[in-house]
Amino acid sequence: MFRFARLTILLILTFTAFALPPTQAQFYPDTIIEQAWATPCADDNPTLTADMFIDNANMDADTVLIGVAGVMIDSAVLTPIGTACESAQLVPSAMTIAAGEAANLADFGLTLALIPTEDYEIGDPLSLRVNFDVLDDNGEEVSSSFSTMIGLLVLDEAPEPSPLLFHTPWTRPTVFEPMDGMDMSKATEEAMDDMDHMGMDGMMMDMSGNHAVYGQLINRDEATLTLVGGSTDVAEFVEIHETVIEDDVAMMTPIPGLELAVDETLEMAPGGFHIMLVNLNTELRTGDAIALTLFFEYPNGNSTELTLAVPVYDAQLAELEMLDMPMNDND
Ligand SMILES: [Cu+2]
Repeated sequence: MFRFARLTILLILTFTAFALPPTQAQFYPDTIIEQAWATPCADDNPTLTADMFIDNANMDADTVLIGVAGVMIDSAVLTPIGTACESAQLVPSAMTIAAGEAANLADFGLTLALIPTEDYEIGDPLSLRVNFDVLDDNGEEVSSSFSTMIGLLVLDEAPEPSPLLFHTPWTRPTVFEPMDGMDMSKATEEAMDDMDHMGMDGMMMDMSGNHAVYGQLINRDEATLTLVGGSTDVAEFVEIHETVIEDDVAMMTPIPGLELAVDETLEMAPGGFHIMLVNLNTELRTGDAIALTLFFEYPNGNSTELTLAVPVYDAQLAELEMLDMPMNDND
């Protein structure tokens, strides 16, 4: 009942959110995970091995990778490289990243052995929830353990480091699945229906089948970069939008490009800038992921692109600890 009351409050907030400045939705601001990728062991072996670069930007506390989970995988085991494809051996709490340090799993001689629920091919996206403990000065676990949702692509070789970082990307599910043990009241259902008709980016999916992607886009290159478009298999085309208020009505306006200065972090959040997937052609469920390629231009006319996996979940709900995150922990 308590949780339901909070959901109702959230719906009201969502209605008014367009009048507020965009907020960043994430679980934990001090950890950046990038260059996450997975690769198949062999044609006749369903196991994927995965690596990622984890940057613990918290200058005060060590973090320990304690587990990985996802609705698209049956098991995930942190294991020594070399054992992953044949007989993964769990190495619990083996990866501690000191305050201010950054590392790949491979730097620890480790990899993640993932057994997915279905076959994956090169280019496919998947999503994972990555769980960390935070240690105090004495190396004791403190209460602020945290999770973050990441997307990763199945690739046949490690991704090149990119000057662009899309930190904590997310897109909402199109299918609203009530949490366990929670009955949707009539009022809530009507509220959800109303949201579907509002024509703004903050709803599940509007009547035209458009859907928004959010996150923090960071330009670490030595030149200005302009986001000029994108493409994805799950929608007819991709636009860059800004939600603006005109006469008290929230309207989405397509914009030709979004300029990112050197070292700039661009917030894309409900009620502000977002990447619009126009005419979505599939249902999206919490725990899925989509592959998205973004196109950028340099001032000299050169272009570059960034392909990433965007996890499907509601980061605003998750931030309020209201979403049951994909389980099947394999700590
Ligand atoms: Cu839009």
